[in-house]
Amino acid sequence: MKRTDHGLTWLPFLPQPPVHTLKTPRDMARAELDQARELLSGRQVDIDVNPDLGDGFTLTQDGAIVHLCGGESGVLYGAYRLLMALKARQELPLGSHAPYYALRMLNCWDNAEGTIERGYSGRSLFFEDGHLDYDPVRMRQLGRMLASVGINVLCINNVNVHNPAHKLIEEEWLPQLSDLASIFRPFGVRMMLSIDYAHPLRHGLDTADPLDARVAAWWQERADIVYRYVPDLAGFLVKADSEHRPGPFTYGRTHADGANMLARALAPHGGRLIWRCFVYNCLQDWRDTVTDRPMAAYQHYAHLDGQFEDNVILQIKNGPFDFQVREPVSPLFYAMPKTNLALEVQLAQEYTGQQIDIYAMGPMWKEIFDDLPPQRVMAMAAVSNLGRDANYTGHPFAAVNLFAYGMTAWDPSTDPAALIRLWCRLTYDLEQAQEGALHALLMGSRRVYEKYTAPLGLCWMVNPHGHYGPSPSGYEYALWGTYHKANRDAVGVDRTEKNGTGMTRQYPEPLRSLYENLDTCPDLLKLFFHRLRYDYVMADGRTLIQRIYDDHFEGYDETEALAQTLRALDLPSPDREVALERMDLQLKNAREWRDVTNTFFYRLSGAKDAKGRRIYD
Ligand code: GCW
Repeated sequence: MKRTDHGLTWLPFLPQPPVHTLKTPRDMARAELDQARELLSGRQVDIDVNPDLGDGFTLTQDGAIVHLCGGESGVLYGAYRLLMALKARQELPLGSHAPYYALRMLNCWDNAEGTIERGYSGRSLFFEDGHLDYDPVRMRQLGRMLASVGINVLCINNVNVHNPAHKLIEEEWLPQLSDLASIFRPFGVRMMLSIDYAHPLRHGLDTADPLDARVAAWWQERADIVYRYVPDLAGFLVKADSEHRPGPFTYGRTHADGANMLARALAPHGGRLIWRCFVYNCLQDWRDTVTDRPMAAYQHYAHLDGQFEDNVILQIKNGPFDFQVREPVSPLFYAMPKTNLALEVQLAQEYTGQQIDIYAMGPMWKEIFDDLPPQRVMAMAAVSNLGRDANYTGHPFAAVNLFAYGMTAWDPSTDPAALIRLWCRLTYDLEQAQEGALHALLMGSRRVYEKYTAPLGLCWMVNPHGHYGPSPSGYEYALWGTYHKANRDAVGVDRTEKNGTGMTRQYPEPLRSLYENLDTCPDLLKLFFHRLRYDYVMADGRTLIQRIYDDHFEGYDETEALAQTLRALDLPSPDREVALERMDLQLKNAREWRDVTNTFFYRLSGAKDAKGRRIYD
C-alpha cells in the first residue's frame, strides 16, 4: 500500500485543498464538499450560513439531503466533520455542535532563521534564512488540517523572539504576513504573533516601562499599523521576564501593568493579549532550599487575580514544572477565578520522546480535565509539533497529537480513546484487528514511556539542554531549580505544608489534603510531592526501590512488545519504514533509561532487585 501525499496526515482521502481564489470559510466548505462527491455517495449537502452561529453548526438529514447550517466558519467545521465521519464509516454527526473554547490556538516556536525551538520535524514551515519563506501549497494543506479539527488561531513565531523576528510587526515584513494571513483566512484560521516586550527600545525609546506614556503610545501605533495589514489578527503572545526575556520587572512594574498596557493597544482592533505565566527563577542556586520552582507561577500571579483587562488571557502550562511526563495540574488554575485563563499543552515532544519515541497524549490530557474542570479556563493553546518534514510531524504517529488536540479543545469531554480510533481509521484504514492493535499501541504509549523514564512524578533526569535520554543528575546542581536530591537513603523534594516547601498549600481542598497526605497521594505523583526512603512500602506492598526497578524493567519489555506490534502492522509506505526506523531508536532509548536509572538508584541505595534481574554495578 502506498500513501498518497496530497491530503496528508489524517486527510489522505481528500484531494488537494482547492487552490483558486476562495476568500471565506463558507466558500471553502462548498469547494471541499464538491471535491468530495465520491465520499458523499449520492448525498446532497445544502449549506446555510447564519453568522450568529460563529464557529458552531447544526447538521440534519432528510433522505439524501444533508442540511448544514452554521456560522461563517461553522459551516467549514461542519463540512469536515461530515466528511471525516463518512470516511470513518461512523454515524453522521447530526445535531448541534459548538466549540467549548472560543480560542483553540497552535503556538509554533519557529525562529526567523528557519530553526524551530524544540522542533523535531525538520525546519520551519514559515521561515528560512531570516525571512518569511513558505510554500503556499503546504500552507493550504496546513490550513485544512487545522480547520478539520477546529483549530482557529495560529501563532507562527517563537515566544522567544530572536532577531529579526520582531520585524513581523514592522512594515518591512507586514505585506508578506498579510499574504500568509489570506491563505489561512478561508480556513477560519487567524494569525497571532509573538512579540518582544522590549521592542520599543529598537525604535529610539530608552525604556519599555509599561507605565510610561510614550511606551503605551508606541504600542498603540504599532498595533494600528499591524491591523492595517492583518485586520483579523487574533492578537499578541508574550513571554516576559522568563528565561532571560525582557519584561516589566526591569522597571519595577507588575505583569498586570505590562499585560494591560499591551492589551489596551489591541482592544480597539478586537485583539487579545495572551500573556504566558511560565515565570520562575532560572538562575537558582541548588543550595537554596527555600525557593521551590514549581511554586513560582502561583507566587507570581495568584495575587494579581482580577487586575487584568478583559482582553488579557493568562496562558498557563498544564503542570507547575514544564511539560514533564507526569505532573499535577498547575495550582494557578484554581487561584484566579476573576481572570481569563488559557491552558497550554505541548505537542512537541520535548520531554516525551522527541517524536522518536511513541507518545500519544490524549489520555494525559484527560487526566488534566479530570482534575481541572474545563470551565476554569476559557481558551486552549498547544505548542506545535509541526515542521517541514514531508509528513509534518517527523514520526507519522505524532500527528495523532495534533488531531486529538484540536478535537479536545473543541470538546474537552471527548473520550481520547475515540479520538485515537478515529485518527487511526482516517489515516490508515487498516483491517479491524490491525486497527485494534495500532489503537492499543497508541493508547498505552504514554504509560510505557513513563515507566522507563524518571519514576513516580520525580520529573527531569533528562540530558540537560537536549532533553532526550537519561541523565539522573544532569540537572542536580544546575541553575534551573529542578532537583531530586537523591542520596543513599531517600529521593525527592518534600513539598508538603507540614515538613516541606509548602507547595500543597497552593491547592484548594480536596487536592490539598490529597497531595499532602502520603497515604492518599496517588502513587504516580508520590515523588512529586514527597521525599521518600527507598524502603518506603507502597500500597501494593512493594518498596519504593523495588517499584522503581520493576517499572524500568517493565517499561523496556513493554517497548519490545510495542516494537513487535508495530512490525506486524500493514502500514503504508513510507510511514512503515519511518516508524520502524524510529522504533529501533526508541528501543535503544528505553534500554538506556532502564539501565542508567536502575544503576543510579542501585549504586546509591545498595538495594538488590528482589527478582534478581541484571542491574549494572
Ligand atoms: O521548557 C522550556 C523549553 C524552552 C521554551 C520554554 C518556554 C520557548 O526548554 O525551549 O522556550 O520552556 O515554554 O518558554
